[in-house]
Amino acid sequence: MAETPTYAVPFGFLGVTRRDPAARFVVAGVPLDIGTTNRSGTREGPAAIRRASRMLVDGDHPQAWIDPAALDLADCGDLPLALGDIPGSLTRIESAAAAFGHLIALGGEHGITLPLLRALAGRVGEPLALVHFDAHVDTWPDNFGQAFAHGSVFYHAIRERLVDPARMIQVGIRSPVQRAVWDWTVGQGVTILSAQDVHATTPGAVADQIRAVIGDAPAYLSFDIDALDPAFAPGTGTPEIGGLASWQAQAILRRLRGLDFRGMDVVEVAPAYDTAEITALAGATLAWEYLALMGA
Ligand SMILES: [Mn+2]
Repeated sequence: MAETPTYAVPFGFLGVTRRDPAARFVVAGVPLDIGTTNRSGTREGPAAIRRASRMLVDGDHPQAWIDPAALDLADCGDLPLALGDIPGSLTRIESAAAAFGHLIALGGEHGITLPLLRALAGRVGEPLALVHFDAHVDTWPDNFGQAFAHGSVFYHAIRERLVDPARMIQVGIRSPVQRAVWDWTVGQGVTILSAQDVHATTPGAVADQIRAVIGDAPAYLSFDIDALDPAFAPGTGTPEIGGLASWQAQAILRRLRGLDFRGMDVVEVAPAYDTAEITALAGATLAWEYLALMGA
């Protein structure tokens, strides 16, 4: 056991002090929040997730039996943004992300996923399969007239062929949504599992559905923390009741071993609305679960 108590671990994700962008897995914060449509504040997400992640460094993952912090892992700090400028920020995020191999991004709002997918799909050379946990479909053509706000990420990702909608599954969906937006999403071929669908079955059955959609394609995991119920993740900008319990998300993720994930993000952690760091801890733990999957 390490000699440093968890509360005194350095502030990098999982206490990692290495900042080498050539590491096999690179963590980076993306503190963008100017495209949020309701409460702001996810710019503070990366720091809160890093801080909460220090709880996770005092042992191995109790199923994968590896210590994710001991992987070939670096934390390269936060990516550069253009103050007050959504398109300018997306351009900077994309060019910064292109320098990394396997990126684990800490948001920030969900708008960061679009430039991350542009960078990754460009490198992979084909549209990606996508596992998307969220309360919201995020396929609105615009949000209040803004084309690149956080609710339009996957509208653009589908239209730009960054993701293959036939290999895209959304899990935990439950927000109010215009019927036309829902129909467009399903019409593109996206599989939607509502939060009620998840509650009505088992994590194993959900994981089987995810596997059936993703297959062996190169895949990306995007986890909006508002997929979790506000009881488990109050610290977020657009909470919706009826969501997943944190154990459900964990149980589903642990059953996704073997999928060909090439990167992930956890987004929409807004610490100002958090209570006792539970949302930040959930975000940190989901990224830790992902690393355990990758390293096992
Ligand atoms: Mn959401």
